Amino acid sequence: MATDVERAEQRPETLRGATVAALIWAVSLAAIAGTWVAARRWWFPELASQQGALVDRLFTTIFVIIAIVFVLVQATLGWVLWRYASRGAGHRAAPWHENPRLELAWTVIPAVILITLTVLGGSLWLRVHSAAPAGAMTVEVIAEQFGWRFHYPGPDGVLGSIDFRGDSRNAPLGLRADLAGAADDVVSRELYLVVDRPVRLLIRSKDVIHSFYVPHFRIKQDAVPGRTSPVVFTPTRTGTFPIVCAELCGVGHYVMAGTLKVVTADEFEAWLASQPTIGGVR
Ligand SMILES: [Cu+2]
Repeated sequence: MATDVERAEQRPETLRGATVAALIWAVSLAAIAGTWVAARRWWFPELASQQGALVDRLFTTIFVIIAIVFVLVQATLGWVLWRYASRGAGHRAAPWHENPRLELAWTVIPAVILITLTVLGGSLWLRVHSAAPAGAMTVEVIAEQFGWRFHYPGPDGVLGSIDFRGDSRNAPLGLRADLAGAADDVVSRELYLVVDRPVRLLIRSKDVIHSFYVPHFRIKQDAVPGRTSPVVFTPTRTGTFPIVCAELCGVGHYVMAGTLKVVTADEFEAWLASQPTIGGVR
């Protein structure tokens, strides 16, 4: 039996446990409420691509799983502190180990969640990086410090080659009329796409690693020097959307923005026809 003195000594421990538990629950509730308020104001911009819906669904799935785990962990942590800060004077903690059922549970449940998310994420990644559907247009995206250039095939439908070694004032980004298929190509500082028409972007970089990011489309792909990274998607509504660089690429990274215009097929043809070609030919 605990004496009065012992009971008086354990009271501060119990109080401290309850205070910390209440603090953990209060901070967790504030975090949830803060996220709720922030999400209503600063969530993703309005969706403008077909594939983006799948990205949003996967994001929401992951977010909900994380939220459930967060609430369970914080609630349990607080409850343990509340309940076991003190179990009476003279009560010693009894260490134990090897609880196969518990260990199996905390191994198998996260493993199942992670494998499921990997499969869902992997299949979505394959979809965005797979071969383009029939009728898709192809545009080459060239990143350089600090801007974007968009390279369209001309009437011959062939995207001309680029030779970065030949980069000069007269042939920026190595786009030269004498390279195969290049003379009738168009290079623009704005990306024009056709609404509801699938597009395959071939993303390249002239210098360092950049990242082509269109928040409204949920498309983000690194532009890596020496390789071409394709992404496939379909714009679903007309409008003007910002393009940003999502990879710190130098002092001018913050100004590395571009514009994406989604227009109708007729408007696109008219725009392309109005652009000068590399070799000055049509
Ligand atoms: Cu950049």
